[in-house]
Amino acid sequence: MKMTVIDGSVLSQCAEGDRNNGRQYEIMALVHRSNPPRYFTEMAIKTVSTTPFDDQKPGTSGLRKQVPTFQKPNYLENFVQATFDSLDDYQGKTLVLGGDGRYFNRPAIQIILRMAAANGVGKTLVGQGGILSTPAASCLIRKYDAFGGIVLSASHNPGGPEGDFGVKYNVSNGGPAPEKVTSAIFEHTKSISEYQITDTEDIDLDELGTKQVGEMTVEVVDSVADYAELMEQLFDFGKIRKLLEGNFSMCMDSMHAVTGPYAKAIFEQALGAKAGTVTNGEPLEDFGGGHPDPNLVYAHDLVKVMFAEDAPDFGAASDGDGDRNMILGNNFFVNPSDSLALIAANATLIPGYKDGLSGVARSMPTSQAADRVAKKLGIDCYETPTGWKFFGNLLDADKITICGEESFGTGSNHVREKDGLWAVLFWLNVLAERQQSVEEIVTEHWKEYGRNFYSRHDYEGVDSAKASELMDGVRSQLSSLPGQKLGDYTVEYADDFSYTDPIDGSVSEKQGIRIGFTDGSRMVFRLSGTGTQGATLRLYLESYEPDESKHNVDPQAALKPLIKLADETAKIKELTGRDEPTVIT
Ligand code: VG1
Ligand code: CO
Repeated sequence: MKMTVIDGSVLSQCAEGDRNNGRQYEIMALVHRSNPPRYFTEMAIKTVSTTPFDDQKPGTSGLRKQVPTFQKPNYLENFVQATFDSLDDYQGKTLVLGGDGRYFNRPAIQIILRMAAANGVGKTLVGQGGILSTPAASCLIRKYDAFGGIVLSASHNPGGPEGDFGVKYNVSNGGPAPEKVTSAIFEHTKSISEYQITDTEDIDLDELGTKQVGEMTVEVVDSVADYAELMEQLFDFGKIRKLLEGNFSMCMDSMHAVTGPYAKAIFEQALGAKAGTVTNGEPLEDFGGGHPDPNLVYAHDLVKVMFAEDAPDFGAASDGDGDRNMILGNNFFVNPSDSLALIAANATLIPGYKDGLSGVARSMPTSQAADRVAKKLGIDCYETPTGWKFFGNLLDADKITICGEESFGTGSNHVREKDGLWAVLFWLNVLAERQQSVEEIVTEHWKEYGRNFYSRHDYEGVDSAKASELMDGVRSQLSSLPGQKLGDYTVEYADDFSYTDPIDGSVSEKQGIRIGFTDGSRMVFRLSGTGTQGATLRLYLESYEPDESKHNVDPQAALKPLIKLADETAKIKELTGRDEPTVIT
């Protein structure tokens, strides 16, 4: 490595070898900016002129666009520079960087490393091969006191050259940036005129160890080790191992996404599950052409296995970036809202939670099953808008220990993201303790608390204008609905959900339209904030049944009157032009 003191007098000496490859201008730029003179280590910072893109507003979880959009010249760079520009006091500190391995992950990482170096980041921890699951990134940020992290993922959206890509910024608590940060980033994207990037070579992302990008140190770290260690601290690995080495059978579908290496290391190596327990365990850039969303439609491979005659005892799947989970028993589906309630109810069986919970939280559209558990435990249950960023303050203030969403997301205060494999381990630990089947555990829960019948209907790829018309149509009825009789139901409240954060007082409005009935039933309408094509309408339906003899009913049948009412209220079929939802959960 060449090291030359830069100031006017030695510039010629330093630039000797660089004159011929056009770097002289950059070096001179560096000289002008360096006061006092600093050391030059074959790095030059380039300032590149750019113009704003008008579509860089982060959604529910970061900026998500189709890959060709991210490949447009300066598109990624603008967003990354806007992110640095909206932060204070990160110079010389540590950044965590990794992604779910989808197409464009590697080139994006090289670009971000060069930009981080040019913007003065001291050190970047990168997952080997550019791989970090979202919860593992959160774990690293916390463990190594990073100022933040950049996670490259479009989560459950398909990948590949024509698929989706995404960039998410996480703050120093390890969680998704709160709205004030994402709004600041968006503001910067609207006025950006230049970005900083070093003129350095790509680094080897596959070989572990310390490297250098300009003046920034890069440490390529094992993607799995720290996360696996954290899991071992929370769960009774001895008991789970005993379960998995016995007659118990399990199938874990990683859907060719990021959890493959994590699941193999944890289940097959650390916990002694049979080889082959983890299926689709090789992360692929296009997820094998699949849609890495662990639900009953897209996780069809697993569903086929778990609903066969000789199905295993336990099945699970996770999404593109490893923060979601689906839990299945032998011929049995665990609704994610029920999973959250069950996790809360059984928490003291788990070593990491044996002292009990400070409180729980769920997103607004998530069923109220968790509320019933909280009530019984005598703890608070908070209702937040959709998206993990709203749980961060509650977790930091220790108002809650466990939280979750209906969209296959559960987590706790161990990191600041939802965590798919954590949920799977939680279930395994409960199964090991209780020595009952998944179905028995869930039906006993319903017996004790009553059953919250719950379903989400997604209408994907709907015309955006029609979707807005639909939402406006429902919104226009809100003031007149309370007190009205709709079919057999009487409306108790109807509003556009607004949330005031109990910790910092920030207000988030228009977080979904909810219509609640006097018997506790609800329907909620929301437009997705993670899609990239057209609009996705989400209809969430819930009713409560205390009577045990009526629990063994298909939720679609139990919710039929509400489904009909939702269509009448919002004219779903007419405006979407669809007879059926794309996905029913
Ligand atoms: C969806 C889910 C939401 C989740 C978000 C990010 O958002 O509904 O609960 O937090 O995805 O999850 P939306 O706006 O499309 O409804 V992930 O695993 O995509 O990071
Ligand atoms: Co995800």
